[in-house]
Amino acid sequence: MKFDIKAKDLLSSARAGTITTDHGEIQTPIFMPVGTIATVKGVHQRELENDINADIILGNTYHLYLRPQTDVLVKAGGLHKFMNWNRNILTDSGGYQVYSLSANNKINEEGVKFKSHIDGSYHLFTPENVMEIQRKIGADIIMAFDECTPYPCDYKYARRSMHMTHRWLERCIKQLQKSPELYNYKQTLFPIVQGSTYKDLRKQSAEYIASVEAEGNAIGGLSVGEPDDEMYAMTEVVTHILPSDKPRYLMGVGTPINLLENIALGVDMFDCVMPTRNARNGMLFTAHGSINIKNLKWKEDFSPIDEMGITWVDTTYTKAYLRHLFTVNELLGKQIATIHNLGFYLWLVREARKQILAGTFKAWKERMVKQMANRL
Ligand code: PRF
Repeated sequence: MKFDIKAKDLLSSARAGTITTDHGEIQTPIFMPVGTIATVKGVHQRELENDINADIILGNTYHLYLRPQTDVLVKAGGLHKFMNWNRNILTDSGGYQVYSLSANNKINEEGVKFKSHIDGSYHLFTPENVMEIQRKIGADIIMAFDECTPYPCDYKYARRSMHMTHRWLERCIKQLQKSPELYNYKQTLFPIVQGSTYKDLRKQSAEYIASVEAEGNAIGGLSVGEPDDEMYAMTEVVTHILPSDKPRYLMGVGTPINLLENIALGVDMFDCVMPTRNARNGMLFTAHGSINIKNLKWKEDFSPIDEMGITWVDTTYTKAYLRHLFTVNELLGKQIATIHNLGFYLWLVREARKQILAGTFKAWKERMVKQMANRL
C-alpha cells in the first residue's frame, strides 16, 4: 500500500492524499460506505461505482463469518469476486460488532467468546483466528482485533482494556507473518488506538500504535455516546502522535459535521452506517441541512429531492414522490434515499479534498458546518 500526500491545509491539520492498493486508488479524505454482509444495503455494485463513485467499501468480519461463512468466500475466490466488487474493501475485525450485537460475550486475554445474534450458537474470536478469517475474506485493508470500550468507561477498565488491545495487536502481527495472503494481492493491517475518553491513555495508546510502524492507523472507541467535543479532543490528541505520512482512519464516524471537524484534525478515512441506515428511515442529508422526508410538509412539494445533489436520483424524483414512497412503505423509497445520502457523503469528502487542494478548506468547513446543522 502506498500513501501520497498531495496537499496540507495551512490553517488546520487537514490533508489531501492518495492511497494506492492492488485494487486501485483511494482519494482521501474518503468515506467508506458500509457493506456489512457483502452488500451496501439496497444499492447495486454498479450504482456504487457509477453513481456514488465509492473508491472503497467496508465489510464486517463478524457478519461474514456467521453468514455466508468463511468457506463460501474462499470457494468464491474472496469477497471481491463473491460480490463482484473490483475496487477496494476494508474489513472491520469484529472487535466492535461482537460487543454491540452478540449476547453474553465473555472477554478475557485469550479473546472473546460470544453467542451469535443469528442462531444463538457459541463462537470464540481470538486475534489469531480473526486474522485467519480476514485472510480468507480477502479485503485490501484488514483491522486488528481490539476491544472497543463503552461510554462511559471507568479509568481502570479503560487502561486494562487498552493494554490488552496492544497485546492482541502483537498477536495479530505474529499471526499474519505466519499466514500469507490467499489471493494474488496484498493485504494491509491497520492497528487501532483505544483509551476511551482519557487523554493520557489516548496518548499512551497512540504512541504504542505508532511504534508498530504499520502502513495505516485507526482510531477506535469513539462515537460511542460521548459528546462531540470529547470525541474531537481525543482525535486531536491521537492525530498529533500518529505518523503524519500514514493514513488515519476514524472508525464508525459519523455525521457530515463530524466528518469535516475530524478532517480538520487530520483524519483521512471514515465509515458509518448513518447515511445508509438513516436513509432507510427517511432521513436525508444535504448541504443545507437534514430532511425528514416523511414529514407532512413535503406532501405537495414537487421540487427535486436535492437540486444540488450529484446523483441522478436527486433531480429525477421529487420530494413529494419520495415522501409518498415512504408513506406507503415501498422499497424504492429506501433505495432512492440511500443513493442520495451516499452520493452526498461522497460529494462532501471529495469537496473537502478540493478545498484542501485549493487552500480554502478552513473557511469552507466553517460555512458548511453551520449550514448542515439546519433541520429543513
Ligand atoms: N473498534 C473496531 N471497530 C469499530 C470501532 C472500534 O472501536 C468503532 C468505534 N466507534 C466503530 N467500529 N474494531
